[in-house]
Amino acid sequence: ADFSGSWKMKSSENFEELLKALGLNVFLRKIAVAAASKPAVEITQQGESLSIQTSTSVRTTHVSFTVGQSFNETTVDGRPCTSFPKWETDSKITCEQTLQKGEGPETSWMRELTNDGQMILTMRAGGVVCTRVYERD
Ligand code: RET
Ligand code: NA
Repeated sequence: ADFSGSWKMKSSENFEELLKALGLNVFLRKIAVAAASKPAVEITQQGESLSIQTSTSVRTTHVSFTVGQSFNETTVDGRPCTSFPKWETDSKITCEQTLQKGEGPETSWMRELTNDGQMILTMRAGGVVCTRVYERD
């Protein structure tokens, strides 16, 4: 599957609950939730290699990785982690994260392309699952 493109978010469930599970206080959660309601996502993919830039008014992240190879990124609350992305199906990447320092809930993300051309981003922290649906811009 090819995730390449400019994406905009259509819907989001449980993002604030995810931040709460990560231990963020209500003040920072409100700022993050507001900013994360209008992300711009740019993905370029060549074969197994993806580059994903997620921009918001307060925080922009950029990751580049090859599926099947570990890489460094940060958790959604900004803590450095080592990530291991793998193909779950030919249209779904799942990625387990391991914190580089300290303790925290288990975290992971999953990106899936649907048959109708949407992208579903699922993020987990402990038992909390946040689902965000994107469509091409
Ligand atoms: C942190 C730390 C506390 C302060 C703020 C934050 C903002 C996070 C944001 C995350 C956006 C994530 C997206 C994910 C994918 O769709 C780092 C939690 C302000 C804005 C857009
Ligand atoms: Na983990």
